[in-house]
Amino acid sequence: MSSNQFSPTKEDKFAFGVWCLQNRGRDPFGDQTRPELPALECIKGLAQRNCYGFEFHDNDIIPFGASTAQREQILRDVKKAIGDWGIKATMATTNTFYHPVFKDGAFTSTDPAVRLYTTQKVMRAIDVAADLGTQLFVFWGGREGVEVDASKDPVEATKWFRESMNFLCNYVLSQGYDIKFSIEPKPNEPRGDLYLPTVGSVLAFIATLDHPEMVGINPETAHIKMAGLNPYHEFAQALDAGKLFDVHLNGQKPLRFDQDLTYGSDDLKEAFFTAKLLVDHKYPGTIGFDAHPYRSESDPWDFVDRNMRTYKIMQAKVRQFNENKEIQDILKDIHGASANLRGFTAQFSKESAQKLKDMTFEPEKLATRKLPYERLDQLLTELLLGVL
Ligand code: GCO
Ligand code: MN
Repeated sequence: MSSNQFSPTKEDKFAFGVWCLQNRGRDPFGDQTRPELPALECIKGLAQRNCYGFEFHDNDIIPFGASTAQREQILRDVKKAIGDWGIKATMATTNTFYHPVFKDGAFTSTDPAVRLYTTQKVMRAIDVAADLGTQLFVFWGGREGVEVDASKDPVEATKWFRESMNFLCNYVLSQGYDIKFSIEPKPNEPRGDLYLPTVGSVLAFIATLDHPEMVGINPETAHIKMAGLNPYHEFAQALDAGKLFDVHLNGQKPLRFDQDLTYGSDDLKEAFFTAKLLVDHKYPGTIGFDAHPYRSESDPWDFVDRNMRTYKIMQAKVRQFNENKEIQDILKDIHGASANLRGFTAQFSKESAQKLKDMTFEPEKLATRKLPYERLDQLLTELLLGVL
């Protein structure tokens, strides 16, 4: 493997949040450790590294409270940057969490004025997205939750959330925008408990919307591991439902505060399987990274480079896994069991139900089947360690 084969190209469809690069290294116990980069500098740096796209919140590029004239000038500059530097605005979203007005929720605030203000802010952000040619619009409900369960009924809060989403779907349709929505689940942080904490919750919620076909899921590795769940399985469930509209890859130690580590930096096997899912199922969307450089970094560029490089190395490891004879022989053997019975329940008929009732099985014999999983996992370990 030559080192150059891991250099990013536009075809890789990598994207980073502008906010990831703008991160100043602040945490609840310490002040910033590096300056905030202007959005245009972030976008230019990404383009220079062959990144396909950038993702942004409205306020990553347009300051909160900017005048119409300011906003228009900024949009002209960003459009020029997109054209000059050959990069796309692949995903847009709204900051509905930073300003104190959102302290007890945005779409799920108990105050209808805050809910409407949020909806208005989102409509304006959608207009910006449409103007920049962005086709995917994300909702991360950072303040949609509670610390005090006595304060609101989660059924009522879900109803407010649904009403806003329905209104906004209809807004996009009425404007004729080519935009789809994607909801990003997270179990907690900054709220004690966030609504729509997992992929499964978002899937169930989408099914209750007026335009479920317009809305998908943007799962994030870190959010899934914060809930102690398996990112490979969670991403897979969204994909199986046809709802994996985009992804946020990163790293995270399970059951802790939101660490937003670099992809692959904490758990190589998990990073491998997430890449394997996307490769095996020919995921067509962008590969979005949503993480922060370590607080000790003085600029974001080593961080940007290594996320993309690790992902490309993982893609190569996935190909190696899919071509390795011993691994594939084991898999063929495992999946070749009782081949004559495959697909039996794929279609129901009264006859097939009767036939199944009458079948004879030998559970004791079936239980003696050999499953060489120690060997299989060791082969993967050796592949990842570079000795296979
Ligand atoms: C987080 C989230 C956010 C969202 C972003 C897009 O920090 O928990 O990952 O970064 O992805 O706000 O809506
Ligand atoms: Mn994210």
